[in-house]
Amino acid sequence: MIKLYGFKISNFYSMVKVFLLEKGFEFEEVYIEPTYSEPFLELSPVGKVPFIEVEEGYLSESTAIMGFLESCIPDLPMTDQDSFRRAQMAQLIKVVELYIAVEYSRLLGYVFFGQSLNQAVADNAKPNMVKGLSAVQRLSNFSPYLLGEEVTMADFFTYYVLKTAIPVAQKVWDWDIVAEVEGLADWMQLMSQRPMVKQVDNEHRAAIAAFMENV
Ligand SMILES: N[C@@H](CCC(=O)N[C@@H](CS)C(=O)NCC(=O)O)C(=O)O
Repeated sequence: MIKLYGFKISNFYSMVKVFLLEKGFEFEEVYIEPTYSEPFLELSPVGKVPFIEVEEGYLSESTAIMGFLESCIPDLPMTDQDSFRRAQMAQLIKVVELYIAVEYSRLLGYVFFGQSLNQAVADNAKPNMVKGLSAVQRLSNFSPYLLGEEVTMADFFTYYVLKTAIPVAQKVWDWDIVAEVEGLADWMQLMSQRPMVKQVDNEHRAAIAAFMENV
């Protein structure tokens, strides 16, 4: 059986967990905290969660994991059958990862873990996030999902990246990034109502509350 490693306060862990649930996989969750040291790096080479364990070995990076899972159960597709539209989905995911996720991740220490704000990092991150959000607007049609009538991997990826980007932008710049993209608020609401997303988001919220109590 697939094993999903990580912890519930991670938005990337939530993303992959929802994907597993939506695709109907049976899996086991294994609690592990990320660390940049051996032997963890044997399992996840840049020291991050989530990663999965399957018969063939260990796999990290959420997009690689979801791509693999997608190919295992193709009869519940979360990608378009058309190769150009599939590439457009990959384009959107890449934009969200490079211009939003990578940028906010450099500010997490300040937003969630009591570290001081590195103003140079913040100043550098914002223009890239503006570009990323503007690209999300151009690449999405919100009818009702980002790329059309069917939910795809891009919806799960973007939803969970934004779930963390939103509080980061709020705290660092007092910036409402949802208002930046027309259609985003309704789409976030739509995604949040999917039963598996609801379940995982409740677990995520509870895990964050427990974590904050212990800080
Ligand atoms: N690019 C990775 C990002 C995963 C990620 O950022 N994981 C965070 C938790 S949400 C982590 O493990 N952080 C530990 C660290 O950076 O030391 C993916 O797509 O899975």
